[in-house]
Amino acid sequence: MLKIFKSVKEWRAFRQRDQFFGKTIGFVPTMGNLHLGHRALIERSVRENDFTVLSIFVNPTQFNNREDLEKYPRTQEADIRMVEGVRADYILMPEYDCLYPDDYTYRVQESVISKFMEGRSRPGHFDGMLTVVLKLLQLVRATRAYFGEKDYQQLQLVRGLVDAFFIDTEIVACSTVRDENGLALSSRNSRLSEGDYDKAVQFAKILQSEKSSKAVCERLDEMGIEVDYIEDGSGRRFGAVNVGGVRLIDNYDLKVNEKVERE
Ligand code: PAJ
Repeated sequence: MLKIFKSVKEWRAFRQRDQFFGKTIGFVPTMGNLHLGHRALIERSVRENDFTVLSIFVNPTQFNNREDLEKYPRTQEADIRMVEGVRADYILMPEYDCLYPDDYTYRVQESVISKFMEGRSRPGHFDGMLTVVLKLLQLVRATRAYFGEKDYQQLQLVRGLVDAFFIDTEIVACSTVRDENGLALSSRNSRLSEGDYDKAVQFAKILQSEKSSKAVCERLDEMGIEVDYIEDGSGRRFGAVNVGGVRLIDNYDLKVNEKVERE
């Protein structure tokens, strides 16, 4: 039976129980509004561990834009039903004060990877993300934690975080889940109008199809899609655009295209 914890204190007491001794725990941190991308992470955790813990917390410290935070979709009941359906065991749903007893006077900062791409466009975003992930990893003390490649820079930063602070949780990367038109699933997609949805699909297609990042920029520009950045690095191509006021990010492995071209 799924058990929900709103109190950090209660969860910490529960986590001490003998039932966890010698067992594996999988952890999937989320901000809710769960879709099939999140579900793939949860299902993998359920398959690979004795227990699965999920967190649902819309973390205000990682939003650099107040409107984005206010508009972030909150769908608690549907989320709980989905988690029950995939047989996860526990959900942590703390309030801000519970998770931030210090009111964010203590925070984690990374000074290299976090300065590019998302970090450059969203000042303070990665400080808030790393801080909340550190808090959650300390609370759950999981064997494995599951993160999506959709947010690749986040994944790299979390890997660096566990190495830097000697956290005994293995970070597992999960591939990006896309819809039938190739658009990476995201909680923000629900805010796209029909016309903007088509543009978002074009963004995903063009990002993968053009040879150079410059050509991607030009094609998107021609389509009237506002580009934030298109960059190649670590064998991947990364892109961020603004479609009808909705910020979309995506990335893919450049080697996959090379392989297709050779065949
Ligand atoms: P959120 O956007 O809810 O995403 C939770 C996890 O789901 C992240 O690891 C994200 O990369 C993964 N995810 C989202 N869309 C995906 C998709 N289409 N395919 C595969 N995985 C996908 O990322 C966050 O929340 C927050 O920053 C968080 C880590 C919870 C810290 O607040």
